[in-house]
Amino acid sequence: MIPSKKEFNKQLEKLKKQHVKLLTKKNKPQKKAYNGIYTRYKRPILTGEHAPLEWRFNLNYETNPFLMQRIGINAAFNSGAIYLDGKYLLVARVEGWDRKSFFAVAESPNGIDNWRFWKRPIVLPETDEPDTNVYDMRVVQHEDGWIYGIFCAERKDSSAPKGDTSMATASGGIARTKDLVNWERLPDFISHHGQQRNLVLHPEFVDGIYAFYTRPQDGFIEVGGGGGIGWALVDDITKAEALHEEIIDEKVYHSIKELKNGQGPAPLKTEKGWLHLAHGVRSCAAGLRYVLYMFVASLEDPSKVIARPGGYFMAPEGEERIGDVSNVLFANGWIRNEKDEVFIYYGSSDTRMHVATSTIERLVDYCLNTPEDGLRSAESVKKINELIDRNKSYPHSK
Ligand code: M1P
Repeated sequence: MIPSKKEFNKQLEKLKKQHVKLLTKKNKPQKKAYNGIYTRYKRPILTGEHAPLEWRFNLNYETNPFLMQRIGINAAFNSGAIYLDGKYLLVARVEGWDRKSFFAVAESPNGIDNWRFWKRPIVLPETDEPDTNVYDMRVVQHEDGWIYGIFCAERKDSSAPKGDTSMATASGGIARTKDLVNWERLPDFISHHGQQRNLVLHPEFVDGIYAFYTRPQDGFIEVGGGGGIGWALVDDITKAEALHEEIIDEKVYHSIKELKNGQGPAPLKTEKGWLHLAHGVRSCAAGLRYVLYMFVASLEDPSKVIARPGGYFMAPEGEERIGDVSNVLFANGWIRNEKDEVFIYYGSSDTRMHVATSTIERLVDYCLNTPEDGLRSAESVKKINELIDRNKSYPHSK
């Protein structure tokens, strides 16, 4: 039986109330897992359910008396981030029921909760070769005055044999804007080292030209003989081409980045060096495990890594472990505000977004004073014993 208009309105009111309740729920710090490095927040900050009702439902009784969801949003994750005019903004990877990702801006007054999507998703212009899927935008405020969106542009591999519906290519897509609403698409990044995902723009000129963090890979999923975080200089961003890619942070046997790794957001400049957040991937019986790690690069030469805290910085915990692609943490956005507080935005299991907070001071201390991975069990034990020995001289240690 077709619902009456009264029933339709009642259901709509209920839906609206539930949605406002979700958007306005306060987020609180997770106190139980203290590490002194960062504080995780309890609730996911952005999910598919945060998408405005207008994106999903036809709200007209005449044409949708059952108040059916016409378009479904599956997830909101892997978001770029920018602090603009005192506003905390995420450029989220929103994925529909149809598996296509697109970008949409969400705004919060405090960087923690009350995230609301802007009215419409971003209309991203295409190149002559239309993208099948776009995702994982790094939002970079460059010193040239533009805000760049650097993302993965995925297309079906034209060399795929007939009947192979899975072979794909990943390229570095580049677009720029002044307001996050109107975007100019530039040609895709040209790499001579295979496919590219996790392409990121360095926020400053280096010797007067643009610099990119790259991730050369042999195939769509496997990095193969390639991999590692690369560094490439580019004269003209409107025709970005990497003539040379130098690996500055390689994948390493029996580490958190054994299989592959990739740059996270653009690095943050501090007095001690450029702070980097990245993801490392290893393979195990349960599949791939994605964790976050940090490193520091030199101010004089940003292609030179000067500190490598060992192991992971953050790994999937609790409900973060489960989602469409389980056991994944992925970060492509962070914000530093005028108080040098740092908001680390990370996606869990390709499903939802979270926040953890820290400060520049704490992150620098973490990076410079965490022992490097010795790459052998005996080295790990040695480091624990050294710490125990040092602790003996302190009054609280018995
Ligand atoms: O599914 C996990 C992640 O896989 C890819 O990352 P990478 O290229 O490093 O393997 C991306 O598709 C990323 O969006 C996703 O979270």
